Amino acid sequence: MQEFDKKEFKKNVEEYVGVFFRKPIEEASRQQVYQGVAYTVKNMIIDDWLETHKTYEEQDLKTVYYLSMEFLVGRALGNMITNLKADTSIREALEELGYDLETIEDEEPDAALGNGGLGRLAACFLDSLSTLGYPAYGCGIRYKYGMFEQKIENGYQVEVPDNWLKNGNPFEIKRSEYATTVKFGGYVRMIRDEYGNDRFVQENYQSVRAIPYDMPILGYGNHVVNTLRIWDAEAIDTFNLDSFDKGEYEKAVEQQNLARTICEVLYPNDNHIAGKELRLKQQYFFVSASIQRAVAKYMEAHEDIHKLYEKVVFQLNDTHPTVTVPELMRILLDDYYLGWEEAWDITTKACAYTNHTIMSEALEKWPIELFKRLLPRIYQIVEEINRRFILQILKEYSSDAKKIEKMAILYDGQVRMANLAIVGGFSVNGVAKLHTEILKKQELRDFYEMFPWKFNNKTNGITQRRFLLHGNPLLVSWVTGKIGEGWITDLSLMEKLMPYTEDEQSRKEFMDIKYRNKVRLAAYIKENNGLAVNPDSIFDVQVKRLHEYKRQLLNILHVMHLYNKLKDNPDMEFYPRTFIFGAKASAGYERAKAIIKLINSVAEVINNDEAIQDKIKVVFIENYRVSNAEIIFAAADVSEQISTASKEASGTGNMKFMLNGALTLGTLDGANVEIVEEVGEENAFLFGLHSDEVIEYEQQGGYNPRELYNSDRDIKRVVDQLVDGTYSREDKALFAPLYESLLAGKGGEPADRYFILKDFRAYEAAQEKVEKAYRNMEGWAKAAMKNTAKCGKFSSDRTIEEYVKDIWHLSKVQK
Ligand code: NBG
Repeated sequence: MQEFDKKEFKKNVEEYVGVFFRKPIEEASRQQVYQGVAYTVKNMIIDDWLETHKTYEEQDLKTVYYLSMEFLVGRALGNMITNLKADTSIREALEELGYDLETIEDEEPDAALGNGGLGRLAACFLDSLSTLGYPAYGCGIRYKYGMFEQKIENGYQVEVPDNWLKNGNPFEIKRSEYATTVKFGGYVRMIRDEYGNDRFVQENYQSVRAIPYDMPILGYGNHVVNTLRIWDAEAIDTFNLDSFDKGEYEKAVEQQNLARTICEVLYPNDNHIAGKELRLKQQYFFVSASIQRAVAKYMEAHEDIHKLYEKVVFQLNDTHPTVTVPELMRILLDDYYLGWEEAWDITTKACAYTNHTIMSEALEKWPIELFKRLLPRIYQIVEEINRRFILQILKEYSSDAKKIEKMAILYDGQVRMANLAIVGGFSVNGVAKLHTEILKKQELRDFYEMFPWKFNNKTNGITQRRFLLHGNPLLVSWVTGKIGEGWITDLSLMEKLMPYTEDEQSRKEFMDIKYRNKVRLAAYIKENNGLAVNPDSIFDVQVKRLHEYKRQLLNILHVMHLYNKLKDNPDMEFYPRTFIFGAKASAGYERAKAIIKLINSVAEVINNDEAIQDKIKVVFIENYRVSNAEIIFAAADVSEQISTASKEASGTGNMKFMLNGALTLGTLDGANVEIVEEVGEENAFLFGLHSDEVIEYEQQGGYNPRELYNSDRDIKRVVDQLVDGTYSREDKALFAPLYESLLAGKGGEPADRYFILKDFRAYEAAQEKVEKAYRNMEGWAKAAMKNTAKCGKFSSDRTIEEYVKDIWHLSKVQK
């Protein structure tokens, strides 16, 4: 990258606009100017991108392939400008052209190729890998439609397709030269080759062409550019005379359809598996293409396939890419003619698996029938892996029949992907200390007993470059003014802010910034919801995917309770509160959608009740996504992290709030535990059942929500308000499913499965502490600053360094 030349930059933007749109810049639309800027910025990094890859090759560095169905990158332009350290100069250049940078950034659609935390984590990891200078590829799918856009109509969620590519994607480069073929279906035939060896060939299959699109992932100020490689499918041209002659018209059409559907859309499920055939196709499609290409690339520069694992490591982001294990085996066996033991040795040294949940509905299992029909050769290999593994189990635990039932890969007509991922790799990690302990002691206990050395913890992290540097400019200049800019690449330096917590002036400055960020969010809310909220009120925020275990229902029931109290006792002491929600529910998740409707209905009633004098406001932010998240985190006072203990593997929103100086109100779940360890219990608000208590109830029973309901008048009152028309005059049955989920359960599912009523009073008490604490502004300011100061551990840079040291064993590029 050369020195930034403003004149040159402006000229380039004008030229792009001219070439693409045949217009002088004065006549171009904002979107057209955005495109011009985006191409210009891409141009600024192209040389570094090439150079980085050349250097990797020269230094023959080991590469991690981070395989993930999801990369929730959000917008790229602002992030690239930040990482180029060209913020100020590009801002000035644009101003001279008559635009401000934010307006231009707003023209970019979010690349929403992910659902929630799991996808965003993958994006943060890529940012850290580049910034730290480690060779890495993100491998995923170029969904034509990403996470749906959420509209709220009459309080209901409506899903609108996210056509993010409609204006093209300036940052991607199509790499047709790396296209590969991926095969589905057909059957496997054994043939004897000329040397008398048995070989397996797949016949009568359908195939698609996998075409990679590369997106640059820029490190911060270091000229390192890694690649996010997302695959698109194209039909193989079968409409040639040959196939018509053979009467294969139908097959040709089928192949075209397969290619069209495979990358069409991201499944909008978070912590839940749809189990659809197309999903398995997506998984195999991107895995096969990525692994084939990775092996080919390795062989371009090395002779010995046996040493593949010295230069290549595959990290499986949850079980979704688990077919990596049998696919790599297939390549080694069928294409490189290795024997089983050799192939297995390489594979198990090259694959590592991250577990992201203990929720049973998210545990991937495929019906054998489907798996075998779609991936006949892969299935054969899985069968053999399973057969050998069972022999191993028998050898170690001959007398214990239960072990096979629990650990087999193929069991009860199903392929159990987690078991395959554990057996087929050298590392299994959870994403927070508590989560990893639960895996070892509960969910994966048998595997932990058999392979204790594989298990390790990697507490999640987030990139401060997006969630502070880009998202919160006011706080950035304050922090940098106090401690310099080292924190941008070493978040532990935030600790240096600690002395300022004792300084009154600094506390005032800090809270003033929070206030101005609240004003910014209030303006966003005014514009998007048409609702005025008071920046002097406590901004109490819960933004994350909607899921029963995350307990947005607990939050809104408590709001209903507060409102009851205020109505009963209008003169009670009450500090004004703005309860802010943002959440997408997956399209088929009825209860989650009912909770969204409930939040909006409660908002409607409370926000319009003049009697309570604006003491409570309830806001549902439509279409919560990476780009508006940055604004929301910056403005939060209270961070709601109230999942049922044991259910949230880590959480990463909790870290983004902390970084921006919000106090956690939460259960001892996931990474909350470690956040509180860092910041101190006195600077957070903890409540509720502990994970071992929850697990005990789940296993032994003994919790009866109806008893609680009958014995606690306030609880009974809010629960009844779900069905007495208070919030659904038009249709009293509207929230009956929520009422029943709390008191009756359904189809074998226990009532109040997520212990909402059980934790209600504890939550209320914690909320009272919040109010009390907020009244002491000095104390609050101190605590908020401490949250920012103590967030160092939660940088994804730290997480990546741990993956590198314990799992990947990469070396930094030498420049
Ligand atoms: C999610 C967990 C979160 C965690 C992210 C990233 C899945 C399957 N898991 O708690 O629910 O923070 O993964 O690790 O989406």
